[in-house]
Amino acid sequence: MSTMSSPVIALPDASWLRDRARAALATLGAEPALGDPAAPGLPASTPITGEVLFRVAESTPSDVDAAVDRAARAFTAWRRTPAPVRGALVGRLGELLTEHQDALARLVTIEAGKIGSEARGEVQEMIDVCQFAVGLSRQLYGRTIASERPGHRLMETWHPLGVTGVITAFNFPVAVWAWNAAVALVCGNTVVWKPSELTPLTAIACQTLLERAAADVGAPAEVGRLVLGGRELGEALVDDPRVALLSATGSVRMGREVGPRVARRFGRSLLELGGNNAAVVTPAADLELAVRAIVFAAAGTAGQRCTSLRRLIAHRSVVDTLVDRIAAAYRSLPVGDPFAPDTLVGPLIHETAYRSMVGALETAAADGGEVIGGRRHDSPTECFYVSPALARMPAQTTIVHDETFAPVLYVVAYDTLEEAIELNNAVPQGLSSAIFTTDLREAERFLGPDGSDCGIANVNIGTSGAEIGGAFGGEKQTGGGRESGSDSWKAYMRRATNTVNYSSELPLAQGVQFG
Ligand code: UN1
Repeated sequence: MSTMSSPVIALPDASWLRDRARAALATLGAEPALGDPAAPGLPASTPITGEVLFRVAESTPSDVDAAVDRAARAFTAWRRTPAPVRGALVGRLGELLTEHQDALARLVTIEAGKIGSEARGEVQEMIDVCQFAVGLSRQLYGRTIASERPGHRLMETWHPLGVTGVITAFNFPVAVWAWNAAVALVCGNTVVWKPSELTPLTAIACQTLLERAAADVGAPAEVGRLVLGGRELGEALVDDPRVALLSATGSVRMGREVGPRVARRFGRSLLELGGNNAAVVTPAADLELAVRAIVFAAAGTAGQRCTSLRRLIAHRSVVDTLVDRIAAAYRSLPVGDPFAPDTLVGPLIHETAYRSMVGALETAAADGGEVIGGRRHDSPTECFYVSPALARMPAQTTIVHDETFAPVLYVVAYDTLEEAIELNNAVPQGLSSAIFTTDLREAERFLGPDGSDCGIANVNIGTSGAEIGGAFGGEKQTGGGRESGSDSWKAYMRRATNTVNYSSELPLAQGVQFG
């Protein structure tokens, strides 16, 4: 892997980015105090140039306490508000997001470095989940169960849980909040959000729109609160007994701390942690389709999705062709300014991400891997633009078991489908997986009980880019949580089992006689 060997890439300057950020915030109606980069406060920076654009007010742990207090008070009324009325708030939020999709997407590009289409797609994901949640607000169904006793009705009812703490990561700075907030709010919970400290402006924008939606429908603004800052704010949420559910997206290391700490106070947690996602390509695959899917999944978002493709498990008969085609596609991928219309690969989030990519590729080479691509592009400021890398490995060595949050795709060859599935499942994480095949038997085997052990298993689709309608999350070290669609809402509510005796007798269950 060589450094700084490619031509200097053209980037916008910080003042242009500042103007765009200011304009986007103004369009949305957000008016935060945007301090000078040299002033104190939380830095609002951009990976596009690696510079601090502004400083914004940083919250303290006592602000978290106040935010939870307000959210807890708001909960007492919000839980009594009929669910379809709660749905109206989320419906209005969805309308405002639609109206301001471009402005919000521009902020996502500035803070997370996503290309325009992916940034808009992320906002679309918010709009989609709002629509889903509006429908859900009329479908929070419980069951009625046949009672063994005459004159008795046995049923389950679902009730709001309380304050939901939401901790999100830089790479989906707005969509993951929306997955949680939209569903939590229709379920009757209130929300306190701590976004990544790397993306405060997008969070301020979302909070502004939520408060506008609340004002428009006559809901209390306190149903959604925002705190901005780092780790100690997250810890305050984790340890606060008033936070009934803590939904956290981030690394396995973070989850290892959050899970037990929340459990110690008997709180609930919903964890969406690391992935180490693989695609199996069999001899029966449509290779053309597979290559397109693999390139988007591995190189899209500069490999910075939790669902990004990190491992390619290719049948020995197709591995050479695949590597050649992917390498060729990688060579032609435009890397650079995410605002430039042709760019497909934007910047890495920061230097640490770049260093971990360099380290992973060095280890892969030391393990006998052949590294193709992965060079850093020369840029005028301290930012990190890389070409995606392939690493052909002799086996799934230790480094392949780690998640490196950068565009590194390890390639291993297999001989039997059995072996491919074993390789797929051999890592500690269990988020997403895919098989490329036109053979029904292979596909069904991969989706079956002894197939992929991941929360997401796809056929002829990459590992990333899930729709909001399905439940999103994964097994093993990915944390086991499910967010967004399907019946994920159940994690945000408490279930009560109710037995109603409408007879004038008192029969005991299990035929017990007592006096
Ligand atoms: C994440 O990277 O944390 O499936 C979420 C996807 C997106 C969500 C990714 N819908 O890639």
